[in-house]
Amino acid sequence: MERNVRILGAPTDYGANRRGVDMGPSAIRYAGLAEELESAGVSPTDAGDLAVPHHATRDADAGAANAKHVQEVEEVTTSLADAVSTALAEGTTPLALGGDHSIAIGSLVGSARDADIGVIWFDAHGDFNTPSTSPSGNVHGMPLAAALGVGDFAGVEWANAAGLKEENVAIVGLRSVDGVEAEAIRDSDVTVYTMSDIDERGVTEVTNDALDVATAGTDGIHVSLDLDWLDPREAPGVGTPVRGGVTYREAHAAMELVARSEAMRSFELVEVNPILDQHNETATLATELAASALGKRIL
Ligand code: B3U
Ligand code: MN
Ligand code: MN
Repeated sequence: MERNVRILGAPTDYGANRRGVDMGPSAIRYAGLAEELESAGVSPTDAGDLAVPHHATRDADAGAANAKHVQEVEEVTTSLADAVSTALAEGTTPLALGGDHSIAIGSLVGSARDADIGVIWFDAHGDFNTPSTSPSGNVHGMPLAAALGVGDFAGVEWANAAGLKEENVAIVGLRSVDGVEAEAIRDSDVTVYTMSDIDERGVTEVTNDALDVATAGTDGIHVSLDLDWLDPREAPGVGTPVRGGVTYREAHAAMELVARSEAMRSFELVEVNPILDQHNETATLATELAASALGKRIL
């Protein structure tokens, strides 16, 4: 059966330290997302952008308890959660375009509303900080912890609203983690594949293992693709680049395995920052990887 994909723009940078990721959805669309998806044999419909609160000025420290702009993040993630669950209820696959990675809280809450889901988190970072462990206070370093109900987010309700099981969450490509965050990940039941695992075992074996973790006993998986998962040489347009990421070919190989599993029920592309990009290269890469994850074949 042909897959219908619903594109949901979430143009927000309230969770990030560098301005500009709010332009990610436009950049990804201009890079030819719809055409790329058609070439993968799926039918895309663009639902436009979610409303994001706008302030004339921004107080860098606004937000409770070391979670900057947590109210704005909550507003965006709440509407994204509704849009994601509606897309699924209407038989389409939601594809959220960030925006910074805080939007994942909305994708996860929405995707898990009527199903038991697993998660694969392709990222250089663990995104497992909480307001009490975060060195930056930026919520894009916290969405996985938030969605798993780890930490106190100043009473914000989405904490643990997703009902995810740590046993069904896999982080792939980790290479930058803060001290206390590392302890929290180690103490959790989340499975982590670092870049050294990829070096040793290869990206295909690691991705297949991550798929096993995320699909075990679940109804489907959410795939969260932070473009900083790739090496900055391939993906320069991201806010927090970290050397030593996966290559173009490794990234496609992993996405092709995601497609082959047929387990993906929701998807997101985050952290594309057009201000830091070169000729929209990172946005273009995002469209190509989306096509691979949705089944584009060479022959
Ligand atoms: N771990 C750091 C840096 C970071 C996490 N995610 C991104 N950057 N994109 C933090 O601020 O939590
Ligand atoms: Mn991230
Ligand atoms: Mn990251």
